[in-house]
Amino acid sequence: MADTQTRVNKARPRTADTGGLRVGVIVGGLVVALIAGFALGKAMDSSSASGGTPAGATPTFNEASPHTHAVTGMTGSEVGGLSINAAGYTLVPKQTAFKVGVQDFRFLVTGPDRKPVSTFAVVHDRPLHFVLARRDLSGYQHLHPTMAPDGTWSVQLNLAQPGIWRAIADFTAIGAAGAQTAITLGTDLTVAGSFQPTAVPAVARQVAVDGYTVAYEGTLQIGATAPLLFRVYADGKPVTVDPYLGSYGHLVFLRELDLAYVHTHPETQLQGGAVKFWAAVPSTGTYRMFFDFQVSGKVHTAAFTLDFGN
Ligand SMILES: [Cu+2]
Repeated sequence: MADTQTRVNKARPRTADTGGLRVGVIVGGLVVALIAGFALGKAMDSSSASGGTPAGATPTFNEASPHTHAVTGMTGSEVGGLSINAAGYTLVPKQTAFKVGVQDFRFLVTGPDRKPVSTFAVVHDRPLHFVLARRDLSGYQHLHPTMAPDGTWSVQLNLAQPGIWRAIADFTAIGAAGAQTAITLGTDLTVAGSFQPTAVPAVARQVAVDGYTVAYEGTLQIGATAPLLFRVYADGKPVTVDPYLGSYGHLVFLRELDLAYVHTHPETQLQGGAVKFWAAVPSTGTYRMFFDFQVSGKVHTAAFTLDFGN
């Protein structure tokens, strides 16, 4: 597994997404999902570390490629967010020590030339997606920092509890030749104070959030994509979710112990009122799965615990 993890963690360059590609992929979405799922299964099963895209696998089936997932309505099981550096890009926090409370966090992304990057591809309506969670998986936030012209990003973080928090920046860099590379970088932030770890909630298929009940169907598997259907209810009646940042929902998995990050997007159409993802988990272990959805202009996050043993 170590070889596979090392190999799949590499962000691979991919070609710029075009409108033509988008249309083509949507038309062939299910076929692509099936082919790519098969290719991923083969890649995950393989014990040889080739260091490149396996023959027959599509480079768009890369967990570091959230834009691609949105287009195809599927996901891989590759993880990101474990390193401050990938593919020549480095996350440079301006400050990592904080007190409890809401505070401004500033950071840069530097490129292969070591200079701050100030041009990013817009993916899901934003040039950069930012996820924050304490290392015990409590306090999850999905935020969208703003960038100054010099490339300095700033975002207000609600660091409500002492402890070590994980900050994950998910973006798509534009290389010199216009090639786009999806990258997810992470850093720890410390919040001073007496740390009281919180146990993750029990495994559940249905949770309550902000007056809604959110339930999912489907059985996740390790290393092979499977369909997951999310439904939202209010007072026992189904609620239709609105598109949010270019899709009907966003699904983030964080793995307990290392906070490995997987970000997936659903199919472009609701399926019988449900938000349908193709998702996989990368390994055994315990995960928190965060489903962002929007109803009546407000974004909510339903969080589920998943247990895949050891
Ligand atoms: Cu986002």
